[in-house]
Amino acid sequence: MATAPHDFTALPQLSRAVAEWVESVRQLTQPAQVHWCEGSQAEVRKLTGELLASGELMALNAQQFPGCNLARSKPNDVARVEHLTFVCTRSKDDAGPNNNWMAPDEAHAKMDGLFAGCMRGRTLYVVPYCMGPLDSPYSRCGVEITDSAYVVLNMAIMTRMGRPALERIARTERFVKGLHSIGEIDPERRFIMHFPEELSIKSFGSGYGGNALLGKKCHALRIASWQARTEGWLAEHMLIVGLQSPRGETHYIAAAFPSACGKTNLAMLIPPDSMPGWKVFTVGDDIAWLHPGPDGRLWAINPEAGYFGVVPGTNPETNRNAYDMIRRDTLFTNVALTADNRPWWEGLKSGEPTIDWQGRPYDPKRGPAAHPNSRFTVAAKRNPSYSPHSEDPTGVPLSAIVFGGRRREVAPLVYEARDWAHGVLVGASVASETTAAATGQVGVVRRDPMAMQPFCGYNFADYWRHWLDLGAKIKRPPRIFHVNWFRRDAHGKFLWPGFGENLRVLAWMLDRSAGTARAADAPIGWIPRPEDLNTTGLQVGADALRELLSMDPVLWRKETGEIREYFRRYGERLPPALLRELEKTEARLAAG
Ligand code: GTP
Ligand code: SPV
Ligand code: MN
Repeated sequence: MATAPHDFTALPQLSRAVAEWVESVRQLTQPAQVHWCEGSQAEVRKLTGELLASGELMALNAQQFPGCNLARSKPNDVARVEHLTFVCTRSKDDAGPNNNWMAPDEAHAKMDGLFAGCMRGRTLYVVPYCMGPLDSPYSRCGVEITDSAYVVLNMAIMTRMGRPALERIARTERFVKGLHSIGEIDPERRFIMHFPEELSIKSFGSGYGGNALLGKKCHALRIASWQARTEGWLAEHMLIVGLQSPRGETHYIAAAFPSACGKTNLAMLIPPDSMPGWKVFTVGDDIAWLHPGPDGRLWAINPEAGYFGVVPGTNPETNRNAYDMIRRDTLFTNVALTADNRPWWEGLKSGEPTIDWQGRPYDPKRGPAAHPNSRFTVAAKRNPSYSPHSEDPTGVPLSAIVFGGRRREVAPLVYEARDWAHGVLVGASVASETTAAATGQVGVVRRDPMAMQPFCGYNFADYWRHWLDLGAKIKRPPRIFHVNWFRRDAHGKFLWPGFGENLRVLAWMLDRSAGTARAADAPIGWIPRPEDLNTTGLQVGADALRELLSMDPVLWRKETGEIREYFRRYGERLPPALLRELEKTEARLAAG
């Protein structure tokens, strides 16, 4: 049988830098064995088999959900923990008021104390991965060391994991070092520490999502945002979607919404029947790396290869693509079960739960059957609307950037910024209701600039300056918009149907970029009038639509006051240009 010669090189021999680091971690953590991940299907099958045998995974109904398994996390470990997440820079001001900070020496000492001997009796997995297409100049590699096979299985779906990534690392010997142990899964002994100056991460005590899959938020956002500033690009909490109009032109949009505020759903939306001829292609659903291109446009790649998506709310009406996508080869975490062993969640709209996410008989008195932050992990290629351009080494060019939040009031359905600098103000001013994606209270409005509050690896003041500087350098910058799919009426009902109908708003944005759509000049930016949107077949009353497209100057004067107050926290470091944009908006509100 023909085998490529490089296959004979054992993984530990490929990169000296990785091997030396693994050896130092082995000495510190004292595992029973070390497993270097190859990234093959056989390896995934073997690890899955071991977890099924140990009861850490449960196979789901094989007829209806072939290749699907369920994992249950500990009830104290169900979401990101922002209060235990730190950015450890030499200077506290470099981390900024937006981050928890600890001095690097202190953080290393604390973490190494936790890691000492923590893998006794366990397997240490070496997980080499590449964020972005393997042949892209924009991609970046890392190695995660973990003692959780569940984390390995997730990383195998979420990243380009295994031998090819390690080969890429071996060419430069540069990689992000991510050290992870589940420890005892004790919230009292849990920290997620970032050392952007050293390109390293140390995470202890959680096996869940962004706390543990270190390629995702820790590397591709916190560490990458730091690198991006020094190198002249942007690492953002954004989906990337391609929209093909009935004329056959495809344009790409990137959108930043806070956690559990609709990125995955927008990235794979299905056009309503009343908008025939439109096609939607998903490039990414959570993270985008943006680079100024030689043509003066901004180009985007998705560093990930899979989706770690919110399960509740998914059904054939809200998102047929997601519903179909997660019917095979999907890893579910913290969903409920039906009597015939199918996964079940709130908003599924069919079937009945019998076992809740903790494995107990379902009792509605104890709360939802599926955890509100239950997730699916699935390969991006399983998405029926997957864009083959996800593999393009230079990514896709952007026609628009969208910011958004989840707000019952204040923010209209959509408005357009006047120019890039105003758009940076719009992004920096995003506020949104907190969700179950992070531990803590849900439904509280907080500032979440560019949807990056939990993810920016440095001082927001420097980040906004970087946004302003970058925009000034791009000759053909994308237009910037703000959306809010979550406005409610007096009875608490959503005014906008959302999901597929959101395409009407995206189509208006593309027409604005092409110079063919109209809008009204409002103090906060350009707002479409009802007649400026395509409303053919839309089931929204005229009053509701007027309400959705309105801005209340009284509420907005209060809002700008709060934004000013928020910016004050950044002191002298706040870019004056950002404050000038705020002053312009305040002046317009005062005049109007
Ligand atoms: P992260 O993965 O946490 O970053 O979240 P995300 O931004 O990808 O959020 P996602 O698309 O998974 O949506 C989160 C929740 O919002 C789900 O319960 C969805 O059903 C719901 N949702 C998404 N889009 C809409 C919408 O347009 N309208 C309404 N009302 N709900 C939506
Ligand atoms: C988010 O919270 O924004 C997520 C889920 O996408 S996690 O991977 O846990 O960060
Ligand atoms: Mn996210």
